[in-house]
Amino acid sequence: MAYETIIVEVEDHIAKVTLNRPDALNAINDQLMTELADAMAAAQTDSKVRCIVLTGSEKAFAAGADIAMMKDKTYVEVFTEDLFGPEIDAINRVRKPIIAAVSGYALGGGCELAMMCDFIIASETAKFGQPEVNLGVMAGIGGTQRLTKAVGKAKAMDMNLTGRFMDAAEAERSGLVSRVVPPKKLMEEAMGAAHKIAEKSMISTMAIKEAVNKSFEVPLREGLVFERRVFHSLFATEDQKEGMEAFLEKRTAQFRDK
Ligand code: DAK
Repeated sequence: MAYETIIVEVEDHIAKVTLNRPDALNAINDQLMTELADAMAAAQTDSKVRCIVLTGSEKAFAAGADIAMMKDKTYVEVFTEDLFGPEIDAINRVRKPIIAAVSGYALGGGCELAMMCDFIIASETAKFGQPEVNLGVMAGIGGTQRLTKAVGKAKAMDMNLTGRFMDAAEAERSGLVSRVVPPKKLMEEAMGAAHKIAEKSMISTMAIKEAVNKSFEVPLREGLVFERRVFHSLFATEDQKEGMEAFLEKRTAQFRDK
C-alpha cells in the first residue's frame, strides 16, 4: 500500500512510523487510520523489524480525530460503520514493542493512540489531553480507561471532565510517560530505546509485552500465574541458554530468536 498520511522507514530493525498530515496537526481521519493499521500489521509480519517507533511532528503527535470528518456523522453511521474500530483492533494486535515518541499536542484520539503504544517518550513540549468534552462528546479509544489506569482516577477525571492539558513534566510525574527529554533529543532517545529493545531476544520482548498487558486484563493472582508459566516457557528457547551463557562468559549475548 502506498501511504499518503504516514511515512514509514525501516532501518536497523526499527520501523519508524511518522504521522504526516501537517496541515491538520496530524488529525486522525479514515485514511490515516487505515494506513497506520496497514503499516503496523506489515511491521508485525516483517521479520527484519524488531521494534516500532510511532511519532508525529514537532508541533503535534496528533491533535485528535479529525473533527471536520466527524462533524456530520450520525449515531447510526458511527455505530454501523464502527468508525476506526477495525484499525484500532489491528494496532492492538501488534505483538512487537511499540514506542510512542511524542512532541507537541497529543490530544483526544492522539493521546489515546500514544497510550495504545507500549510506552511513551515525550519531548518537554508535549501536551496531553482528552478535550472531547469541549466538543460535546467524550473519549472513545481509551481516554477514560487507559488514562485512568496510567494516571489514576483524580487526574483522569480532571482531564476528561475539564478538557485541560497535562504538560510533559506532569505527565512524567503521573506515570503517563516513561521519560521526558529536550525536543532536539526526542528521536535520538526513542530510537536509542528501540535499538536496545531490538538487541534482545524478540521471544523475550514479545512475551514481556504480553505479560505486562495481561496485568490490565486479569486479577493479580491470575496474572502472576500467567507470568510464571511464560517465564517457564522461555527455558525452551536457545536464546535463554545463549543469554545466560554469555553472562557467565562475560560477553555480549547473540540472540537468534530461537
Ligand atoms: N481535527 C481537524 N482539524 C484539526 C484538529 C482536529 N482534531 N486539530 C487541529 N486541526 C486543524 C485546525 O483546524 C487548523 O486547520 P486550518 O484552520 O489551518 O485549516 C490546523 O489544524 C492548525 O490548528 P490551529 O490553527 O487550531 O492551531 P493552534 O496552534 O492555534 O491550536 C490546538 C492547536 C491543538 C490547541 C487546536 O488545533 C485544537 O484545539 N485542536 C482540536 C483538539 C481536539 O479537540 N482534539 C480532540 C478531537 S475529538 C472514536 C473514538 C475517539 C474519537 C473519535 C471516534 N470512535 C470510537 C468512533 C476521538 C475524538 C477526538 O479526538
